[in-house]
Amino acid sequence: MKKIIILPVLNESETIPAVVGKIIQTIPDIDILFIDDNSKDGSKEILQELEKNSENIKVLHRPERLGLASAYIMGFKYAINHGYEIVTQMDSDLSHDPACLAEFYSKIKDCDFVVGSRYVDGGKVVNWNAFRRAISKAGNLYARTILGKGISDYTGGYNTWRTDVLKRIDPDQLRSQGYSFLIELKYKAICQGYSCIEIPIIFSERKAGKSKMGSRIILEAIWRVWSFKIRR
Ligand SMILES: Nc1nc2c(ncn2[C@@H]2O[C@H](COP(=O)(O)OP(=O)(O)OP(=O)(O)O)[C@@H](O)[C@H]2O)c(=O)[nH]1
Ligand SMILES: [Mg+2]
Repeated sequence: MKKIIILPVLNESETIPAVVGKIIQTIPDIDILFIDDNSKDGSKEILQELEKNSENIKVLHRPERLGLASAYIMGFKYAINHGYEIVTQMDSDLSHDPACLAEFYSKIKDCDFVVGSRYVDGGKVVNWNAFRRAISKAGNLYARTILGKGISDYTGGYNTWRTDVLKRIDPDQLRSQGYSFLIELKYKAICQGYSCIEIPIIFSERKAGKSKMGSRIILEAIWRVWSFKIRR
């Protein structure tokens, strides 16, 4: 099956080469798509160089920071329009271990989407401080309590999809701007009757670069969860 990994990028120059190296080490002939929002830390130039030297790497450049949701929407449309059958979402800061890819690809044979979860047996978070741990746990508890549907890690960004599901959900119909997009996508898929398998992942705190998570993103997620519920 034709597969692609989509990675949004905003100033991740210190980890991009290692992420690409680890992905290729795990799945040598995989296609990789980066969506860069005009990074100013050298990421843009690194990506241009990677794209020049590999047929498997493609970069979509955007003029400014336009949000995680629209970056993924652009990536999903690219995957749909280029005949990819399987799409994986992954962060560019090495928090998601490419070694898990084989497990994602094995499990997607038996379901419509696979969620990488920090909150099932065997899953965990490494090196997060107590505050960050609490925010993530509370965010997931909040989404799970309001939306239900048996997803243990609504806010996680390491997931694999059958492209048909993304096509049916229709990326243009998604409302989120920030990280609530990750919740919206999973909730919509489950509500439309698609099947999900969760696999444990170990999420490691970024060792380089800066977090893009901010209070605006958290506030959006808080009210959006209710809007997803009410819209159903
Ligand atoms: N293109 C694009 N990428 C983004 C944007 N916001 C975040 N990203 C990328 O999305 C991924 C997730 O962002 P992070 O800041 O790592 O979010 P996080 O993992 O929840 O937070 P940390 O634990 O602090 O790393 C990273 O690869 C970012 O570079 C954006 O507005 N546009
Ligand atoms: Mg991160």
